[in-house]
Amino acid sequence: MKPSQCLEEIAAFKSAYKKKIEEVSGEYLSESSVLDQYQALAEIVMDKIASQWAKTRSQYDEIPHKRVYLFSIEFLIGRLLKAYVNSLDMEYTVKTAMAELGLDYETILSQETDPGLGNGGLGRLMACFLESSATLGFPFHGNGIHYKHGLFEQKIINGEQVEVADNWLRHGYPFEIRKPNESVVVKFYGNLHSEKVNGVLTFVHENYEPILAVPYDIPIKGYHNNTVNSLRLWSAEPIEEFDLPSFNEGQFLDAVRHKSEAEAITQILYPNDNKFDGKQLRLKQEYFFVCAGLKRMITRFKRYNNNCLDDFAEKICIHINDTHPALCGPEMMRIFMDEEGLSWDDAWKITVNSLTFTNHTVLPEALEKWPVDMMKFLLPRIYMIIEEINRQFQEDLRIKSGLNELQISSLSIIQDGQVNMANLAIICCHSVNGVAALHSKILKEETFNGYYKLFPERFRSVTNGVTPRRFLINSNTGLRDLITESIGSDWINNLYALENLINFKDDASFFERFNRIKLENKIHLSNHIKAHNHIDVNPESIFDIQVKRIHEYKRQLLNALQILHLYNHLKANPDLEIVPRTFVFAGKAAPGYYFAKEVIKLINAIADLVNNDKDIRDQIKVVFLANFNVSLGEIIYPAANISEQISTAGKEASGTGNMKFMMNGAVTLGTMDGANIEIHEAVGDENIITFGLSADEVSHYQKNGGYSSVQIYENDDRIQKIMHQLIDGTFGHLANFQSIYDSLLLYNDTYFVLKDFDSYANAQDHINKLYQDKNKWFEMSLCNVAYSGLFSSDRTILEYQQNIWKTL
Ligand code: NBX
Repeated sequence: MKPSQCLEEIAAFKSAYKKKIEEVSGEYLSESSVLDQYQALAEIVMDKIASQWAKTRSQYDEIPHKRVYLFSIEFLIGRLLKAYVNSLDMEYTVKTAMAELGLDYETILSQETDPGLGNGGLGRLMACFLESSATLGFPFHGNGIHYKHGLFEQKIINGEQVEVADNWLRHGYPFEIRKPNESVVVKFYGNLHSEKVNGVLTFVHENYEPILAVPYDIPIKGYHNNTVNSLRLWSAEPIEEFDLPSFNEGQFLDAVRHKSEAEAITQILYPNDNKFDGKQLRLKQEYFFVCAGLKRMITRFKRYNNNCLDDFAEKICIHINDTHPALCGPEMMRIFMDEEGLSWDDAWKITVNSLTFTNHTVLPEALEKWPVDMMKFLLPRIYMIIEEINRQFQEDLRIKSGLNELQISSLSIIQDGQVNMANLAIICCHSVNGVAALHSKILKEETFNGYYKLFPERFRSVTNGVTPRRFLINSNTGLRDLITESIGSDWINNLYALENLINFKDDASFFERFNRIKLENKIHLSNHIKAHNHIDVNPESIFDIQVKRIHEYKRQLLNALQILHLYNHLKANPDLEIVPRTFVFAGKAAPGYYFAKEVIKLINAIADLVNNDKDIRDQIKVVFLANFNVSLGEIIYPAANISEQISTAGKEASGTGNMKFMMNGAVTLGTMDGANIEIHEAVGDENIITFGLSADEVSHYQKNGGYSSVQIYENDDRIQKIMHQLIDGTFGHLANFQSIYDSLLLYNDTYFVLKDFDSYANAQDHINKLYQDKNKWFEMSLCNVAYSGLFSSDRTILEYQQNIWKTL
């Protein structure tokens, strides 16, 4: 753009913005609040997106590509305003205009709520998939739930997690459009009766409770292109606000009961990550959005395909994200048979040929199993279809597989009075994939081995990825500009081009700028720490960071215990000099997960001890940042030197935080687990620090009844000391970590914390030495950025398109 054009654009933006402020607030700019300023900007941006949105829809209809509909119970989209501005290529115009108007752009952006419509990795991955697909110009739409309350806000009070309800819709949400005329009725409970219609046995659902599903659409804008896809979130509402007959009879409570029962369905996101808790309301949520999403999609498909469903599976792919939407299988069968009049066989063919499934965890406690009685009561017709799918599947095995009855029943969808949702998903989908190489291998060899033997062709692997637009380009502008100045801008749409950065490994001025940018990002995080935790940290220290949900298998405990040991070591050696280290933690614990909450308490207790001990001379600092969410992540990832990815091997399906850190130049300190293995492969042995048991070793111990943690304890003075400190009053007479002590010594340390301790402590020691060689560390950090191309979700989406959805 010519400078004169640029000036014109800025002037035009300023006058449109001033006008918009008046529209939204009825005030002049000078009188407006920051919230008004945010709302005005949001509206301008939405206006721009809306025209592209309509155009994208009509283009997709003109050239009918195969489309993919993604069903996920979580979408952790993060704040959108900055992402929209940048994807519209308006960053310079908006920033300059704001500065000229005397406004602070960052403060305006911070007014946006961060929608917490997901727990962690699974929900955030879906947001990355949406962004990458739009950027690749590919028709891909999400279906999920419009939770009134997203994931709770975490406060830390006296070192403990306190949950506060999230209210992301408090000021309204400018990026969604309610579409009441596309509402759908979802039916729960009731009973079935069968009748013959034209000689065909038909099931009629009676006495059900109807609930209205109302969609809200959020635009998903591609980066620097004209594609705008949709994320559709369904909200539950009563069919009628008010039950008039009850009201007229004076039954006032009954008159509104239906309303609150209906609204309860989409009231709240369940705050468990990687854990199944079989509440009926959750099952209602799962069916609710599956039914609404499918009904709408099938109606639309018929409208554009002469009312004919014949080539549905050639034109549509329905992807189910973990088993939460696995009712897609039986629900499609129900719609095709009961509403569209297809035969079982025809309906089954279309269903299996259009459905694909990704598994995200092998933790047994996360696998969904619904009690048959609950399912039958809530969803009588769906349960009946599941029984029939299962009957036919078993019949088929009897005829074709040569398996005995015991083997056949081990593959049943219904076992011990429960519906096994993973089994249902595998049987209803033509593709099943894991999210990293090791994870997919474990699925084939262990978790789903019986099915793998039956249908080897269904099993695939696609390693996760993250969008570089959110996690590098928009959140680490210093590094972004340095990269573009050094290698040109191709890398933005082809992250593999980052490999060209390797040419700068001996370039002194690049070295200097690269380090300066990291320091600036660390200062930025230090300011956040000071403002929120009132702790002074040294930006020159090593920023060693672990941010993710708090879970035993992720082993924040291992990190915490190592810090306690380091503290002991410094106390015992007062003259010892180490490279100063700032350990940063953040993450939420599920409200009912006692142990995880104890770990948060322990980290904060260690922080108090270490940060306030003069003998330590500020050589180590420990910080627990409250309320980890996407926005906080955007401040944290660019500031890291060390990325802690220390799960018990075999437990973390992939991890995606590891990729976000890597892109920003942090060096991984990790176990050979999930995608760490692929990061290791990409950067080479020199540029990652690995430690600990392998997945095979863990599995071997597990099969042989675990290992003896007591033996390790007895032979290691360091461990004896830290274990005693957990219960001897070190953290004050009220702080006693008996449950942690017991889990490690009495209950044999299920997650191998003590077993990996020595190896982890050595790795930390090694980092202390490595970091002192500034050139060496720069090279390691640069290699991590340079080889992060593989971990772009653009690559992930292309692989799904090629190998799973067959859309290329
Ligand atoms: O999915 C996560 C895995 O733990 C990560 O390793 C992986 O990188 C990520 C994306 O593939 N799984 C996850 O986040 N699961 C859940 O959030 C979850 C939530 C509710 C539930 C079960 C699992 N009932």
